[in-house]
Amino acid sequence: MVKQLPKDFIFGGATAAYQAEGATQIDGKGAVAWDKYLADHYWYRADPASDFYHRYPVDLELAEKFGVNGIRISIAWSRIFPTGYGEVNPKGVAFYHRLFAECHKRHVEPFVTLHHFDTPEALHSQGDFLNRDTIDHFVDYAAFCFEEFPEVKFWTTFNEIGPIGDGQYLVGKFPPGIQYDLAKVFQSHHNMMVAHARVVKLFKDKGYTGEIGVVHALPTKYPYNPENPADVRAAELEDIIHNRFILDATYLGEYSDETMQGVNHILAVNGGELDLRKEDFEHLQAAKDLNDFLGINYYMSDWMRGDDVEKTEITHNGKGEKGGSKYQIKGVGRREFDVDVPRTDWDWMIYPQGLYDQIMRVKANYPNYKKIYITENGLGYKDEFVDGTVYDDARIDYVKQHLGVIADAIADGANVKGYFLWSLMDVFSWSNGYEKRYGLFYVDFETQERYPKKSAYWYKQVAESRILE
Ligand code: BGP
Repeated sequence: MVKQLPKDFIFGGATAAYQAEGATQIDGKGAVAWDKYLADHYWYRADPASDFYHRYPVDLELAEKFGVNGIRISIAWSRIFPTGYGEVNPKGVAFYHRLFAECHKRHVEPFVTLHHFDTPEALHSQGDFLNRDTIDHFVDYAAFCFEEFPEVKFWTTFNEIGPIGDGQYLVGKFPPGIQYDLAKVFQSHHNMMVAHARVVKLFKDKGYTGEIGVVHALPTKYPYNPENPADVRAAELEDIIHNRFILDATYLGEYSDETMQGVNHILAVNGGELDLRKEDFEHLQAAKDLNDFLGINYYMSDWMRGDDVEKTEITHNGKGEKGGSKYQIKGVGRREFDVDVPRTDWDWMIYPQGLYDQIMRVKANYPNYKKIYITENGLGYKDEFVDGTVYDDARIDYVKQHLGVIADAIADGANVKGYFLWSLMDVFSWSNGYEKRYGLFYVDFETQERYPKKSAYWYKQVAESRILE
């Protein structure tokens, strides 16, 4: 069946400062927690990454050539404020002016994220967003960027508040590497949402031109057996942890009774208390109708079993050894991987219908959402480089299916305005290294040469025709 995407639909590519730029030690950049954490715990480093700090003109030239008319870029907070606040680093500021100018020269609209997993080390070591001082510093940093970079028209406060809390305090694969602390997960979500709300309000109060939103990762949660109430409850509770708590904060300005009932149950079983203050909700309320867009990152769905889980146990499959994942939370349930849908080597369940369901859920439950961009989606794969390219038919198929359900959602009344493939060129993966590739352009990390993959030619043709065969 032929499907069509709208004329003004953005065909973008996504990147993130820390995963793309490299150059972590030069031009006055301050440290981030990942610098030491990778050295202590992982087999790879953030240098050279894709050397985007120097090669961005090449990537933007390729983007233009391959029909890509939007790019997600994040500003490295510690390039602007090396310790998170105080003295500005002029070289960092100059770099982003150059980068945004190059985007415009190439007709590739920059969608700029203020925080993509890389809190400056000086603030991270003081508790990151669990420390409320970080909220104030983030608001000041955002205010500085809005004044300094009027050339940016699309701002995102945070990338993936959900997976940050999950990675830092539940799975423990992100610095500081704490495991199974559900109270910290929710507190981090909450504090970051308050920071988001304050920044959105500031942006609107000051009357800046352009748009502002937030990017949430929204994996869809299904009961393994929809007839089994325990499985249904497990899916609801996982949804609260990863999706609903932050969606409520974004669009309701409060947590619904059902959401809080689920949170309280999880904390009663796992221990811990939350610090939710009256003034926090005033901030959330003031911003809930001001978000210009919601960015949805969608890669996978999960199927939940509500078995009585005695203890929380999570095993992260970081090397792409299929079947190596385990994810179960006490009082919640466990993820079932033996489901009849394809999955990647990293055990990510490929289910395009989950994206459709998630978009429609936002539309139904949060009608003040205004518009949606799919800000990340793509296939992590151990690409094989042959004949100077990669014949990545699996990636083409993945993207085609997801674009297909986006077209369906638009036809069914959802306001989705663009798609950003993760990733524009290959970058490294936070907890999986350089072997897990996603890009349209293959990067030889030794020479830093770029090579368009088969998917790049396919993407160009779809971006130009807007037609999905
Ligand atoms: C999202 C992040 C990206 C990127 C992507 C792929 O969670 O926003 O930065 O890393 O997922 O994930 P991974 O690198 O774990 O495969």
